[in-house]
Amino acid sequence: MPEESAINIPGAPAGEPPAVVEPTTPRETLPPKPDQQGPEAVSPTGSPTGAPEHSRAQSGQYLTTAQGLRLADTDHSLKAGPRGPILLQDHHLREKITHFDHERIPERVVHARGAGAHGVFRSYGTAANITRAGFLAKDVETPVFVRFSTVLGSRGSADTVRDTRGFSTKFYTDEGTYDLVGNNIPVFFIQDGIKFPDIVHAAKPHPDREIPQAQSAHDTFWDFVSLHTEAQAHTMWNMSDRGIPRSYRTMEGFGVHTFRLVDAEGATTLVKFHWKPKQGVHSLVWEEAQIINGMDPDFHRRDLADAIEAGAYPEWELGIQTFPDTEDQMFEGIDLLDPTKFVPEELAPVQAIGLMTLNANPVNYFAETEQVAFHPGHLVPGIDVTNDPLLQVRLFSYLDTQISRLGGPNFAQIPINRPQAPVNDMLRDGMHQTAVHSGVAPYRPNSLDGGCPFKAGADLGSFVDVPEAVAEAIKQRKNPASFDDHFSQPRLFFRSLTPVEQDHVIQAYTFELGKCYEKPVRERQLLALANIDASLCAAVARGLGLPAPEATEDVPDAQPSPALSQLGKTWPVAGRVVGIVADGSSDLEAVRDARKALDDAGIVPLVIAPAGGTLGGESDGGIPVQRTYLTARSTEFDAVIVAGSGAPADDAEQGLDAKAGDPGASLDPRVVLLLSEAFRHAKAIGAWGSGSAGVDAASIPDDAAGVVRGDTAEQVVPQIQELLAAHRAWERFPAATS
Ligand code: HDD
Repeated sequence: MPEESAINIPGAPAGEPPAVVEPTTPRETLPPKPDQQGPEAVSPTGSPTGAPEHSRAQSGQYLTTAQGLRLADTDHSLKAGPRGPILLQDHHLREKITHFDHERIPERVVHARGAGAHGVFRSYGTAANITRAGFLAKDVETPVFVRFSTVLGSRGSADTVRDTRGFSTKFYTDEGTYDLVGNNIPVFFIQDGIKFPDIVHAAKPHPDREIPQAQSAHDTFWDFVSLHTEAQAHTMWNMSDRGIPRSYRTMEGFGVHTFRLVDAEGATTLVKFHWKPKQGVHSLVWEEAQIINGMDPDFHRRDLADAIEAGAYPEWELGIQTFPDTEDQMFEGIDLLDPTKFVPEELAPVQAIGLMTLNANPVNYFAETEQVAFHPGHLVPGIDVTNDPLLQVRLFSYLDTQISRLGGPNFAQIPINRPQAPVNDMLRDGMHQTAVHSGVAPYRPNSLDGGCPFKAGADLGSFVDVPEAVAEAIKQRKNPASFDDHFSQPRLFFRSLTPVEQDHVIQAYTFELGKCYEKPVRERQLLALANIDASLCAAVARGLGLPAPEATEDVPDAQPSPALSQLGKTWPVAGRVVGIVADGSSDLEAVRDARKALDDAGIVPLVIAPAGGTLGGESDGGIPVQRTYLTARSTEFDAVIVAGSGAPADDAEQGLDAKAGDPGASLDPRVVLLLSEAFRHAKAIGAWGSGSAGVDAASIPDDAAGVVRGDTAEQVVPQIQELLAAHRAWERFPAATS
């Protein structure tokens, strides 16, 4: 034995390697936020995997490779000398770059842009008499993950485009995962899923230049919907305020199709699912939506995440309309299997069955919101499908798409998709298999693995398909005659709206068709409008400078449904945003009072000042500035209060030009824009002190609806809250008075 235990290498540099220098000092890693954890990691086989309970990609203090090798350097490639070529042997370099090269997965073919949140669903138990679904029994709480989305745009497109919104909910129930994959509009463009590629090809950007992005205002969309008039009902909803929601939090959701609930005895009831937001149903106005697309393309995504982070958890009540499961599956003349039709609430009231609260943001966008995989065929005992031909094709499409999008058939093993019920399938192997399945007999029947797993009957909680009789029929490619009426429901929708909302619909059609180059397309769509409503057709034709055609179809009238209008109700004000323009001339005590009063009501007050920092100095009692004249835009606020002169930044800082009752005071052009936009978009505007002069200088009429002036904050703020409850000062829109 040599004396030295270390191997001696001739010519090797002597001494210790240089110490690793870090630009930051090591500290404890941040613990996961308990309310932001993903669903419990349950192994796909139901047995413990040895994986950490909660999915955190990183752990420990030191950087490693994917194999766990600790690294001393990740900033320099291994080179033949400082100026030499890079060596192929650098495994860390190759692993890092290769992984990066494959970081993107295909985006969803539709609904590519979305935002997600975790939450809980608490059942009221009111549906327990018509369904055996365990998660709908009284007081049961079920974890959920929700993904809201636009339909047409790419993953990086803007949020506030005119479009349908997806509203998908994954219920991680004890009996398996149930997905309710709905939209914010209760009707769909097509009656048979075989046409889905057609509507999507028509609505997506033109294949030659790939424009326009995330828009329906182009020739191919209107070409399709005017030729294919069953799409008119959905299109009408898109052209209404529903196409531009104020927030994901203020959208209704709909399961669209008729589903079937099944009770313990096997008795069935047909139902349509509705999500009713506790925050109210509110929309943007078109100009706002367009401005936001430039100012803050992430507006809806940010709004949802901010609200949840602030603890203002959005809530929706889940409700159902119920219909007897008759042989013809018709209700009041409406074919319940036709997904282009909805049932007015006046004919079948929506009965609440539970409450969903979204209370945690995803920890990692890609892992959760991007990789979540919904499927209308993910059912639980007690909920079954119907023969709606759109739903039937969806039952094929979603599983298929996940295989290409998520790279193989094992996507249910991705943490966000893992059921929270025990899984004991006999699916094996495949791309991205992460389970280590033991045993030798993944087949049934077997005698080698103890005969397991065994089948369960309905009494043991298994899903049993409703034994629905299928009429003796001829195999054919055909719709029932009841699917032929394409115009009575868009007419019913249009006629149920208030004049202001109707005017928005007219403007939307005029805008969209005005963006079409092809005159025959515009003319054909006008013909569809003539069959829906002559006044709508005439107004749009006027805007386009085209003659209004005569109706060609004899369309039955239906009773209007006032429930479809978003106006005339009052809603909670919590979660709304109010901008307070303040500067050197402001009475800081009043600004402080206003902020407190708004905050107490759950409203988010944001102080807008000429420059950032603190109003009134850094000392105690200074008021933090959240927006400057440069970063504020009216579209962020539901109401604006002017508590300072709004004078140009330099003057305002010192409180010059800022005396109350001095209407000649000059106004910063950005404050003029803020106020004139807020005014044009019918938002509540309040002012006191020198703020009144600011409002005057912005040429806002004294007696305009929704403009509140007072001497003090106490006089103004409560009235602003009242106006917010109605969402907008609707009287300000010309149609309200015409
Ligand atoms: Fe769909 C996604 C909603 C008809 C095929 N759809 C998708 C999403 C929603 C809807 C909300 C996004 C899910 C998510 O957030 O990941 N789709 C609907 C509704 C429909 C509808 C309410 C009619 C009532 N869809 C429909 C048809 C087909 C598809 C008829 C095919 C024949 N939908 C898909 C898809 C997507 C999808 C291609 C794209 C990404 C995905 O499934 O997971 O399979």
